Amino acid sequence: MQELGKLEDLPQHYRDELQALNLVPLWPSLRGVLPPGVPARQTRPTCWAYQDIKPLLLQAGELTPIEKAERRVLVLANPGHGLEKMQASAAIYLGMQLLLPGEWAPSHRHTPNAVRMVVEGEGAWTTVDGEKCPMQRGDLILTPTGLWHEHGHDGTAPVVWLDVLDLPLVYYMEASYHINGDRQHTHTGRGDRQHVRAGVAPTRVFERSHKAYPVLRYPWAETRASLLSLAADDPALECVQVTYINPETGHDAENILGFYALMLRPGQSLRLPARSPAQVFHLIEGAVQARITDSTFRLAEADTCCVPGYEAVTLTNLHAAQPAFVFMADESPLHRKLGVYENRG
Ligand code: GTQ
Repeated sequence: MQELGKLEDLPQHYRDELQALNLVPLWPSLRGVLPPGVPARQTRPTCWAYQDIKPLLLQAGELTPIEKAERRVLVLANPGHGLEKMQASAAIYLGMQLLLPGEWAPSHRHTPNAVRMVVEGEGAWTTVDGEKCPMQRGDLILTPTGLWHEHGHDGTAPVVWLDVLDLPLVYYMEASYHINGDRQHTHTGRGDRQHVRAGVAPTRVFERSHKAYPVLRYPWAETRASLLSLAADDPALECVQVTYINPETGHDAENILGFYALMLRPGQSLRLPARSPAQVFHLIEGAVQARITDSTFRLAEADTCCVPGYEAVTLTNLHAAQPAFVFMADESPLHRKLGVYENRG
């Protein structure tokens, strides 16, 4: 490949003149922004063990009252991006949030989309747009862009969940902001009760649903049962995976990030092809190894890892007799919308 001219090849007076006029020569940086064949990725394969996070999160519970935190979160930051950037990948933010019994994380809304994956504890709830969603282990709860949300806890033991947001992207777009609000009035009616199973959705004879997000809570019991049913229906099916969708549109549950649940059969090894979006794996149940070209992670329950895009990932269920269940998040809705999605096999 042709070697391109360097900045140092240019006379200093010329460089100074350009700089004074806010001008930059492209050619010294051309290969940097358009590298050959594969993008440069700052996202480093990184794993966070829940056994490391939990004691530090509980300490945060003692050190910082909820009033001083609003959201008591330890961010799972990718060192490849610099920890201060608080991003797991180009578009994905991950955080572990702690709420103690009796605490309340006040209502706010913001432009980034969020979801919660409940890791442990009973008795907490998130109210989204007036809908009070109970939080049980493995449940996925959406707080899509612009919707009011607050978290509360009527139980007796700490509750922890994983937050997944598209904050890095929305911040990069200079479109990230929040508005604080008052405690929400809750209403009856819950999307997770209206859209339960069998591929049916409520018939809107009298008025169309005005809700862009008809389902805000995806109970783990239902998702787990779907995976077991999918696996039993087709014993030859290799990728036993479901996508969290908006049941009234059939599209991804949120606009920017995609969310999935995957079951690995006992002892199964599954190679996921190299695709352009970065991915996150969070183990709900079992023991799983995640391997990419230069890294191998062993995930115990509640552990989380992220891998950059353009990497094939091989997931292996380390148990020979029980299935494993993995929650996944990726950037594919974003990549597809932007027309840069690739599957390289
Ligand atoms: O619970 O609303 O991890 O606003 C980061 C920002 C959680 C939340 C985060 C947030 C929240």
